[in-house]
Amino acid sequence: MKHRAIHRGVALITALLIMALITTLVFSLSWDNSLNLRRTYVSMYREEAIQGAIGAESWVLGILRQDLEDSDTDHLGEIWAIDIPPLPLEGDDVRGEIFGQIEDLQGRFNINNLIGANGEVDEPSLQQFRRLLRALGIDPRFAGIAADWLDANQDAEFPDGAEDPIYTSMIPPYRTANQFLTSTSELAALEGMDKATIDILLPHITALPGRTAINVNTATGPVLQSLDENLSVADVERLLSEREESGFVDIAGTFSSLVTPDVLNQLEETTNFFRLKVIVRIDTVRITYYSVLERGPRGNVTPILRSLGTT
Ligand SMILES: [Ca+2]
Ligand SMILES: [Ca+2]
Repeated sequence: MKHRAIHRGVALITALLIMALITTLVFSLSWDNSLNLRRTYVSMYREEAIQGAIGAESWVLGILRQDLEDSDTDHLGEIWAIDIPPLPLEGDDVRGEIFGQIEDLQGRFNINNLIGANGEVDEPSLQQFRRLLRALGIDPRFAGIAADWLDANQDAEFPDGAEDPIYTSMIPPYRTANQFLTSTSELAALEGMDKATIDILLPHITALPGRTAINVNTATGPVLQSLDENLSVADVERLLSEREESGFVDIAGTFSSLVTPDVLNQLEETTNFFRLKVIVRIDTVRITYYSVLERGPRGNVTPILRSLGTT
């Protein structure tokens, strides 16, 4: 009698254990299923978001082409300079949006101007970069360090330079690029550079293929101030209010008394390089798509560098 009761007890416990096991199994199967489903949706939405961004890009190529037909100069009052407002994207039960902006990259300092055709440092551009760093409240010694990063040789600039012997002794060790940059984010690798400093610098610099002029109609305040060492913050404010949104009426007239003749030769009121930034959100998926666009003299616009960000 006692034996049978124990036997029944064991059978009950076994049954309960099996039940628990099945429940766990079923739960884990359905969890895996919903996770797989979610993964599929996320990768599908991401793909659709990228397609949406590429669609926006081809629309923008048309805007920039048309702009060249309609105007002889480029300034912040033109259609391309207006932010693309959020456009809703609607599916069966999924919602999203797409928005963005086009920016004139020649309103920034082109870091590749630091180097001449034979890989040597371009002294006037180095001086200008020092002035830009000062205008931004950044240690100007980064100009020499950046020049060494790009120039073809291994001779450190004096007094502020850094070549391979500095970088190869770091942990982990690395080497200087010794060539043109394709991305300004590479400057984060400079000796002594930190996140806070690079964040201040990035909105005012660009890395364009070869030497480029500055479009004073779109240049940022600090970039205008970098044009001459005698320009004050008040001068820059006056220049910004003179150009307003439609640009300077007479660049030579305005700048000839403010900058040296060499710098005056580097100033333009037109632009060949733009950057499109598109943000696409579908459900919980969000992508940021960047495309550097080069506009040729006959209005042909070509994407030359595309990248995806996360912010
Ligand atoms: Ca224009
Ligand atoms: Ca070098």
